[in-house]
Amino acid sequence: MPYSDLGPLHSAPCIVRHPANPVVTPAQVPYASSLTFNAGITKYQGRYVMVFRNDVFSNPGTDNARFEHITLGLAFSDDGVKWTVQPKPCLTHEDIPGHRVLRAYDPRLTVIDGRCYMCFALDTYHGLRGGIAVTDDFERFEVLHLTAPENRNMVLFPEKIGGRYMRLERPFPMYGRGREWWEATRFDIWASRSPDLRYWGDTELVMGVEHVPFANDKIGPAAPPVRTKHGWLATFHAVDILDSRGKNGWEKAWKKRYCGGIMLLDGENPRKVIGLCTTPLLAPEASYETTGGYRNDVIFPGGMILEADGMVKIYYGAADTVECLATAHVDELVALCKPVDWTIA
Ligand code: BMA
Repeated sequence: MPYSDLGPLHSAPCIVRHPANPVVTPAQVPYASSLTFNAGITKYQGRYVMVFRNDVFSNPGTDNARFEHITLGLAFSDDGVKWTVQPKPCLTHEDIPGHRVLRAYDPRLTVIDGRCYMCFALDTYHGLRGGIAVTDDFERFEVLHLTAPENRNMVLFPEKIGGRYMRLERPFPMYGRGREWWEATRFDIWASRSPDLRYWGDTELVMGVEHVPFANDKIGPAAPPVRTKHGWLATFHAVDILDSRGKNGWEKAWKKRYCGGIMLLDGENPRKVIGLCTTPLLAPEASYETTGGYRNDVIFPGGMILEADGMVKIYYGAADTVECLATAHVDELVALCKPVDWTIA
């Protein structure tokens, strides 16, 4: 039996979903929009900034839904809760150089030395790539780097560590991960380093899917990590598949569940996991996470902001349909991350 049934999963008790959820929906978007989700969020020049994934379908919400295109939308907020979506998208795949680029999506924002960097996923006719761009105004983006296929879910650390920039990422080793068909999508979290954000190397495994009890398929980085006095707090997503799940949302079939997880990485060597919460940080439980969406039972964190009072805002895409916010105190999040009894050699 390739996929074990992990049963019901629950969110950590310290997590509080914001009463204003969902905080961004397609109804707030002044241009074509069917789904607003998987956003990157940061604080930049005195306000909160969100770049969100904006999927457009014809006949959304019906059995005749047909995917049209994706743009990346831009929104600003003074409090991180009430968002104003700007009149036009800030980026589309047509802004990205490269051969037969199809879609840019799942943005992640990190401010480093006063400039805002955006990681994104890029579907191309020749495979999935991760990208890094930089902007100072959310109008012009300079693309600094595109990975070789297959890679995705890249997130940058907000400072140099040991003199190098650093990112977490999730390559897709389709032919190397296992011998059985169901092992082909067992993907893990890796880290790379760079002297200049353009050239990346020193790639090492950080955590394998086998280390996460609430995943039976794959894991990947989520929001860019946040420094605490105990180490780097880092979220990730964890996927379990259950063959008996059928249609679960308005997509034709959806057998996966995505939870948000949390771990603590060593402050000086973030390639080392020093703490892990072995149960979900966020499991799909609220109605906007479990019902009526495009793909129900998906939690996909993409932004984490540590406020001066110790409260952490965690933003996540829910059901691949809307963008949501949950909060917890940083000390409670750190306390969830228990020492691990494994090491990556
Ligand atoms: C992944 C990505 C995400 C999405 C997730 C769940 O493969 O496409 O953008 O949220 O699946 O559908």
